[in-house]
Amino acid sequence: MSSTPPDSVSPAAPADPIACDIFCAVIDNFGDIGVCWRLARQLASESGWQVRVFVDDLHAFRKLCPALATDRARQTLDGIVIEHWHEPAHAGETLEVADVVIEAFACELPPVYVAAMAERARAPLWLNLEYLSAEDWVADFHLRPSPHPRYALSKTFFFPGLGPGTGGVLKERGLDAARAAFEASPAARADWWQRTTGHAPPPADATVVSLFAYENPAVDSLLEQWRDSASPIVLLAPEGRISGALARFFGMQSFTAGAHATRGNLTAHALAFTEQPGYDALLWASDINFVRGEDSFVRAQWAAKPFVWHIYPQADDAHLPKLDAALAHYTRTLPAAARGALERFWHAWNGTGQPDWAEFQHHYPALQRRAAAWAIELAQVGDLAGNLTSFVKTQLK
Ligand code: TRH
Repeated sequence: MSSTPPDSVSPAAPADPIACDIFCAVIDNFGDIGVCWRLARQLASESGWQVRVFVDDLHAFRKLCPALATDRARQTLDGIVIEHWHEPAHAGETLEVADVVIEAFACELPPVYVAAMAERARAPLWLNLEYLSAEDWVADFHLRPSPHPRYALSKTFFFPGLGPGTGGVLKERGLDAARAAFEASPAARADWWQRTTGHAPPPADATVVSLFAYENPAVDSLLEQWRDSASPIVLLAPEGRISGALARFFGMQSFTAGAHATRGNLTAHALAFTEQPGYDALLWASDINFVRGEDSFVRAQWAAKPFVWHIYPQADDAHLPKLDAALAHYTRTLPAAARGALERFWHAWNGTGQPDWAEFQHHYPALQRRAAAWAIELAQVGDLAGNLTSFVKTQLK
């Protein structure tokens, strides 16, 4: 499945491009490489930077980027050099230190590379790209330097966020236009449905739901509510961690790409995992998006549709304040009843209480208005890649 790439903007191609190395260790799932790859593509296509991505898990990467060869130590895709990084000592085929070094999610750079950074005639700008959090403290820590204990180097913390004073979140320049073009074209929509599900678009009275989530005990109750819903529900479920629950519900062996099932008023299609730019079209084609982790959570906000977030669970429930911080931003101007409904639904989807679909659906018009307004509000924080390149310009003068 493919769609109009949101980042098909002409490269800026400056005369003396900035060289940037991004180091990414894949901890789990797809978000670590998902964020790094999106950032890399933006820095290359929108700012004309020469980007290398060092990543330790090419198999996770290949899910988002099927053109990637998993057996190559070094390859170039979309003008970006990709190095298969073997932690901890390996630092690429040749030890060249870039102008800007991005250590994603505190992954720890190879010691040999850090030593070379210290020896470089002009010290590189070293950024630690942190995980996204909507909490207030983020603005205080964004762009704080941290001197290296041994070398004459300093690392600057770059914090994504949803509020002013943070690094913002990633958004390609062409994204809104690509979404508007998709939404304005019944032919593009019909084509997408045919290619993705093998079916024509559903009738206008159906509610289309995309479901990208971790294993979730609340899904059984939700599937029952959708089955018994007064109007049709069409579920689009990329195959993954929640597919087993869907298979059980429909009494099937598995619910993998290409499978379809119907019970009551619920029809479900299992989708193949797409390349990264194709995921946006799924969000645009749906009325409500269930998303998870970090990158799909951001994409759902740009899709400007009501969404439900399955936050990445952390030890000691450290994720729960982050969930509430995001809710505080997102629901800020919602009427109290709709706000309460959304909060209860998000909490239920994250382990507290039972999801109430009828209540959520009742508030859909208000949630839709807020989703559109929030996308505009969030854009005012500025796109993360743009905020990062602006900061770099002030430092590399
Ligand atoms: O995969 P994730 O659960 O990743 C998580 C989170 O990033 C979390 O914050 C992090 O701590 C943890 O990993 C280690 O969810 P996320 O962040 O939404 O990443 C999924 C990526 O997959 C995203 O870039 C969208 C992409 N994607 C596709 O390319 N095709 C698809 O079909 C789908 C469903 C997703």
